[in-house]
Amino acid sequence: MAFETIIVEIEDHIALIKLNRPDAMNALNTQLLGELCDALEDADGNDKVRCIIITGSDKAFAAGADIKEMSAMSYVDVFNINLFADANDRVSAIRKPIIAAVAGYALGGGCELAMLCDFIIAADTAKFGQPEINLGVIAGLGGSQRLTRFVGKSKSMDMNLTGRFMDAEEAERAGLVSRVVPAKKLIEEATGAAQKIAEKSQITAIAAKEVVNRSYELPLSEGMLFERRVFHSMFATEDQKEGMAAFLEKRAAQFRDK
Ligand code: CO8
Repeated sequence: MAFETIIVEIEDHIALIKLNRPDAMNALNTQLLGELCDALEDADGNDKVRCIIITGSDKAFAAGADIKEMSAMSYVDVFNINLFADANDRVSAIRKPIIAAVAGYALGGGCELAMLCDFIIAADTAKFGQPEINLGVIAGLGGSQRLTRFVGKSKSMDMNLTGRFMDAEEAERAGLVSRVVPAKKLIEEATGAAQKIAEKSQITAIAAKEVVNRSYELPLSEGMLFERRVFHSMFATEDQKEGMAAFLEKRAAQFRDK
């Protein structure tokens, strides 16, 4: 599929999706969001892909929703197109693990897109923020909901109310990102993590993603029940037999996604 606002490379079971609107700091316009969702769905359905990475440029992962595109819209316009609901639903429905590799600005919708991924690896240049308040709007793709779950109410309020940016070190301390690496090592580190995931049984990786994500939706007792049921179901797979046998035989497991 030909894309104009993203670049997709598939190599060694990893789909690397690069947001590519350099003149607009990778602002997320309708075309980019549509192409990104199409590319994610292609990767999800492609047997060769076992893990996905979304990244941007050195300067910006994405500086938010496209302000030029939104500026003239009325309430009725955004209500009728249900602005950003489609992107939220389509990215959330991807079953394969997605890593956000963030350098530079991840602001507004950019920060929200990173949080929609399964985990975030940040370059030491990364800056996260929900500055929508400066534009007379509020977050619209999870900046008030997911961010609060990640970093707690106080820091989320601070970000959403003052519009200040959080650097990579603070983001790691607050639990927004899983690791911080030197900018020049970002893709290498993200690819290394993706490679590790790609080596696992894909059934198990998808199950692990599913159960962690349910923790955001369910009370603890229901979440524990769901986890236990999925854990039990793993014993129906050949990969569970192989994984445990390989451990006991002191050899590397040869998973077959069965
Ligand atoms: N939309 C459109 N264009 C943008 C955006 C944006 N969000 N951000 C930057 N650009 C453009 C600039 O207009 C400029 O274009 P031009 O050269 O044609 O004037 C170009 O990118 C370079 O930007 P700057 O000259 O401003 O570069 P600086 O290095 O001086 O500043 C910043 C970089 C700090 C990133 C600055 O550009 C900035 O503050 N950008 C806006 C950040 C922002 O407010 N983001 C929130 C947007 S609202 C939003 O995201 C709502 C979320 C709802 C859900 C979204 C789902 C996708």
